[in-house]
Amino acid sequence: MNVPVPNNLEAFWMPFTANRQFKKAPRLLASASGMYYTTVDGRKLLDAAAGLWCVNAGHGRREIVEAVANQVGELDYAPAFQMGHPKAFELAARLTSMMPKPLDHVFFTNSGSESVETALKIAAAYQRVRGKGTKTRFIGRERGYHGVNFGGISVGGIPTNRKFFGSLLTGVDHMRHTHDIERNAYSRGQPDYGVEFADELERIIYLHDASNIAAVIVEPMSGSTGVLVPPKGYLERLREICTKHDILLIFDEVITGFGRLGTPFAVDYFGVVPDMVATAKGITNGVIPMGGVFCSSDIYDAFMTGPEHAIELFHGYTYSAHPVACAASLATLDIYANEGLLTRGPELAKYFEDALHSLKGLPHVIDIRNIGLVGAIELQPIDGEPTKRAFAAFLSAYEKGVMMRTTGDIIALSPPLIVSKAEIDLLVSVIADVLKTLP
Ligand code: PXG
Repeated sequence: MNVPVPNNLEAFWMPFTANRQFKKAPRLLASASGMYYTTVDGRKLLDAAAGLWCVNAGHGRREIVEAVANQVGELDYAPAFQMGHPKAFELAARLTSMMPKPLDHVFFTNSGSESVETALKIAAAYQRVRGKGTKTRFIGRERGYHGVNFGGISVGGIPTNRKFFGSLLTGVDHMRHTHDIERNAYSRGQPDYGVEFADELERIIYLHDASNIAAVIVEPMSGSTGVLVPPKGYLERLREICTKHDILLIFDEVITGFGRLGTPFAVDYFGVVPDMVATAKGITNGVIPMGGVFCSSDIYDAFMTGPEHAIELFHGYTYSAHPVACAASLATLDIYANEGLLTRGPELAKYFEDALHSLKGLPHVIDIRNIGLVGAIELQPIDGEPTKRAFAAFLSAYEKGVMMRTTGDIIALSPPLIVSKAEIDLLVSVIADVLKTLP
């Protein structure tokens, strides 16, 4: 294949990238199929990150390609304000049928960040429409990642994502994160210690008073900040506390949704049902941008009052329920269902876990953790130079034919859910080589 190589890398201001370093030694992807990318110089790369945690059914899926191509030809765009198209309703019905009750409604967005903003806005508006307008505050958590818009960085807990951007949203507080390497290093699945971190929510509620708090938002498993698996009993306790104080609980399942934990959603894995679930990424296999916020019928019904001709929620995007995204998502859900990709936990998670934990004892490794088809290897940072060691591991893996993600000094692994045992072995052996040769 003859792929043109851009000769000017300057114009594109790359997101979350060391631009100057990248542009000196670019890593450019030309094509993708199944578990592999191919670079512009023709090298194959095993995709150990599902793109950015989104290509759950693997790359180049013909059914999605065809659905998208047909949709562009048939109905390229349709407004979603005061108009509709059949696939939007079909998709909403399909998606909500995958969720436990009472999560019966879905609001469409175009990204995880927009799903988070949408969930926060619906939470605030819900409290107001049911006559509890003083409930405006949001509680997030340290090390939470909820996208990059103002609401998301405000409830999020990543210092570098917050400190450059002014005063953020007011009325936000944070619980502590659940990472506790001293007590929980090398846990397999959910760690034993830390359920009591949930009790901090009680203290925060006491401080602000429940009458002022709209919602609590957490990732059931924090992905971006290094695969922080919730301690046993922790999410259950958050649910109890929120219910007790009449506070909405929002799960950000942008990463955990669509099979990442070996179950369709984290809601299924943990058996804890929040009031809203924010999703994106795997909803279309990453092919077309899309997100969706699942809401309980209580929330939806609270808005369905007043005169019937009146708009109930003043929120939405030009591309909400975009026909091409809906078509991509329907084709994606078919693949997930036909190939059983959202429930590969019982078959693969244990194998993945054993393979990852075989890296214990290699140089620099201070923790290994896993849940479903996601795993992390935490490295001892180089003294005074945080993130440098993991970034060196990333570059070395790239040279050895694996594309993975690193965050801080943590290697995060989240292969497409079509991964085979042989590919897990390959991945782990490359990482072992990388670790043995790191500075
Ligand atoms: N919530 C969560 C939990 C996420 O992981 C978002 C919201 C925002 O989604 P959008 O579609 O607006 O990017 C995310 C995104 C990484 C990485 O390598 C993670 C994300 C995005 C890019 C890189 O950890 N998560």
